[in-house]
Amino acid sequence: MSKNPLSWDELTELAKSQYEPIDAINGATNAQARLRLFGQAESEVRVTLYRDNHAWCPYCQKIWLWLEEKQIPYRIEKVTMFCYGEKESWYKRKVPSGMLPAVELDGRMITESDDILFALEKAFGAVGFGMKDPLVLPLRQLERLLFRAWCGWLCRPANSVREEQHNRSQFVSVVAMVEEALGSTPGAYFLEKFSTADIIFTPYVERMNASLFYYKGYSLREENPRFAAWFDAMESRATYRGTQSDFHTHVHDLPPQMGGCYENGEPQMLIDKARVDNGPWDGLPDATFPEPEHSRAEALYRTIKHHPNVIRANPADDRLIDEALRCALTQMMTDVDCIPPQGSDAALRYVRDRINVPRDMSIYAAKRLRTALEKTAALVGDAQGVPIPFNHRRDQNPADFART
Ligand SMILES: N[C@@H](CCC(=O)N[C@@H](CS)C(=O)NCC(=O)O)C(=O)O
Repeated sequence: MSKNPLSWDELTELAKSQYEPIDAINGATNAQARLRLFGQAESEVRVTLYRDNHAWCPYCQKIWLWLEEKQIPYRIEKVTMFCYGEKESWYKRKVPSGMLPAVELDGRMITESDDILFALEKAFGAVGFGMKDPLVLPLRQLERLLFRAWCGWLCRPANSVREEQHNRSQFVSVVAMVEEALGSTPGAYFLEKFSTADIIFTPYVERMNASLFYYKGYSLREENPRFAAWFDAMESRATYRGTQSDFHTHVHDLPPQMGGCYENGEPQMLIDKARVDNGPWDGLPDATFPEPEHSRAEALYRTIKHHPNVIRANPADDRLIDEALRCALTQMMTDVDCIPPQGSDAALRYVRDRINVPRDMSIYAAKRLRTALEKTAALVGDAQGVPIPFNHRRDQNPADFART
């Protein structure tokens, strides 16, 4: 059985009946908010966080998560990263290097994420154990050691199988140190309670989990029990879930930011890579908490909200992708196939490849949408969309989406 695509009006009615949009200002952590109040008055705001549009910048995630954990009222200003567009001149006047993140605290601009955390702790107190706590200091050093071992393996080409194995074992030996640190306290977090140490590890460990799976066939989360428990504990926090990205987003946002990511070509790597790119996305170790009930409706709501730009940015003819997109959304909501126009397979996969988590929607919503786009595309062919660029991501230039 197949179905005709629902109209945008019908899809909107469906979204309204099934999805209650979150309160971006006072509700759970989310990537869309420009103001966060946590139930407090706007006059209480002392902080502005400058972070990148797409929530790709790891150092920004660190500050973002800290502010969410402490529930400090703040504004958010989004800035373009060099890899996907031109830096705003108003931002360069404030921060001539253009680097992110930056925070304005009581009118004072602060850059460098560690300095930002020092200043925020001074103004508002620490999260659990603070940056200078003797328990946190060695963990901060361990995080940098892990970061360097990760870069050494992922971001430099290995000239031989032996070198590849050496780089891998260097990384794995630092992972063993982190496992030991995680095991030194009874709970799943680094210290006896959630703290700054967990916040500091979060951004890059999330990116390591994604990138090593895809480029090396190594599953950090599945191969290390204490990391697994730590990820699970992090996913129990709505703060973390609001900032959490998925494998697909990270593996394609990292190369231009890191100056390259190198595949090892091993059989497991090839399997993992194909899965992240083409699905099935369900069951990937980028998220293991139970899927929220409303994830399809969230995907529908978010796509409807931005569909004029999604259609405009697509290389295909507007009418073709309009109908094809409605077919995919109809399939997602009804579980009944909806045959899209002939020749729309590449256009649907172009959209599939450019969903960004958490910028556009949360992780399970994106899995649902990617699945529906792929399933619908496969009804008419196996053509792929314009490849995702590797050296830059100007296909994601926010200037092209400025009308939303
Ligand atoms: N040491 C800095 C590093 C910050 C950093 O490297 N930021 C990158 C993004 S992750 C950046 O702003 N690059 C400029 C750009 O991509 O536009 C910190 O801890 O804040």
